[in-house]
Amino acid sequence: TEAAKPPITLIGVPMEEGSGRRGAAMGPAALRIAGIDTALQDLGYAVTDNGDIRPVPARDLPALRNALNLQMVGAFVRELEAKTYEVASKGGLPIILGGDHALSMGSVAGMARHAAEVGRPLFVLWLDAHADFNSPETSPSGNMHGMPVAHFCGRAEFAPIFPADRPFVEPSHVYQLGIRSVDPQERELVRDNGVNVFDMRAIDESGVGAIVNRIIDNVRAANGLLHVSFDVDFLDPDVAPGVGTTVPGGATFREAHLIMELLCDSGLVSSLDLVELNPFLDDRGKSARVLVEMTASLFGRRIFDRPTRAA
Ligand code: 5AB
Ligand code: MN
Ligand code: MN
Ligand code: MN
Repeated sequence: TEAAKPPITLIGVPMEEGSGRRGAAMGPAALRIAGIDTALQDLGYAVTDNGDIRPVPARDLPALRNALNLQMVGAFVRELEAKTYEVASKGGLPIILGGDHALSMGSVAGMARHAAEVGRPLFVLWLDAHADFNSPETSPSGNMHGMPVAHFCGRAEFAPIFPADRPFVEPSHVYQLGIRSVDPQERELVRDNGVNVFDMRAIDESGVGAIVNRIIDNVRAANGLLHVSFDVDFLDPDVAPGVGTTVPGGATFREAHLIMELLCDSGLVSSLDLVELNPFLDDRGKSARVLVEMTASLFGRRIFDRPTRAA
C-alpha cells in the first residue's frame, strides 16, 4: 500500500554567508535547473515553489568575530524557521534548497516548534562528513555552517536569534551518519552531549542498511517526526564534487541511494534540507543532478518495485 503524499513546498535559501566562501547562494537555482520540482511532480506530489527567501540583515544581532556574518545568517534562518513551521503546521512537507548548512538552525528550529505543537518528538538524521557541533567558542574558522547542530540542540551561545521559549532538539535524537572530519573540541562535545554518531568506519563495518533500519526503528517506536539534513559532502567527492568542504572517503552513490529508499519505505520523513551545494565548484551540474536523484528516491522513485512478500 502506498502512503499518502503530503503536498511539498520548496523553500530556496540562497545563503553562503555561513560558509566562508562564495558559491552556495547559487545552490537553489542549480537544484531548480536540475529539475527538482518535476522529479517530485512525476512521482505524484503536488509541489509549490515558495521561491527564495530574501533576507533583511538582522541589525539587532551583534557582529561577532567568531560567528561570522551573524546578522545575515540570523536574517535567513529567522525567515526560514517561520516558513518551515508554517508549511509543516499546514500539513505540508518542506524541502529546503540551500544554501550553506547554517540554514539548518532555521529549518530544524521550525520543525521542532511544529513537533512540540503536535506532541511528537523531533529526530534529525544528519548526513554529513562533519559533525557541525562547533560553537563560537570552539570553532576554528568562525564559520556558522559548522555550528547548526550545537545551535538547534541549545548548546551554542549566540546572540538571541530566536525567542527564548522555542524548543530545542534533544541531542540523543540526533543521528549523524558519514562523519569523517571533526575538530578536537567538537569531538568531546558530540560525545558529552550524547549525539549518536555513525562514522565511516561504522558504515564500513555494519553497512548503511543495518544502521538506518535501527534509526528508523527508534524513530517509529517514539512516534517521532524525522528531519533529514543532507550535506553534499556526505557523498564522496568523486560522486559530488560541487561542495566547498570536500573530504575524501565519503558515501558512495549506492550507499546514499539505499538510505533514501529505506527512509522512503519508513514513511517517517517530515522535512528535508539539501545543503552546501556549490555550483561554482561543480562539474557540469553533476552534484545538483545527484541531489535531485537522491530526493526522487527519498520520495518514491524506484528502478524496480519490490514484490510484497507475505510475512
Ligand atoms: B559543513 C569545520 N569543522 O567548523 C568548521 O560543511 C568545518 O556544513 C565545518 O559540514 C564544515 O569550520 C561545515 C572545520
Ligand atoms: Mn554540514
Ligand atoms: Mn559537511
Ligand atoms: Mn561544507
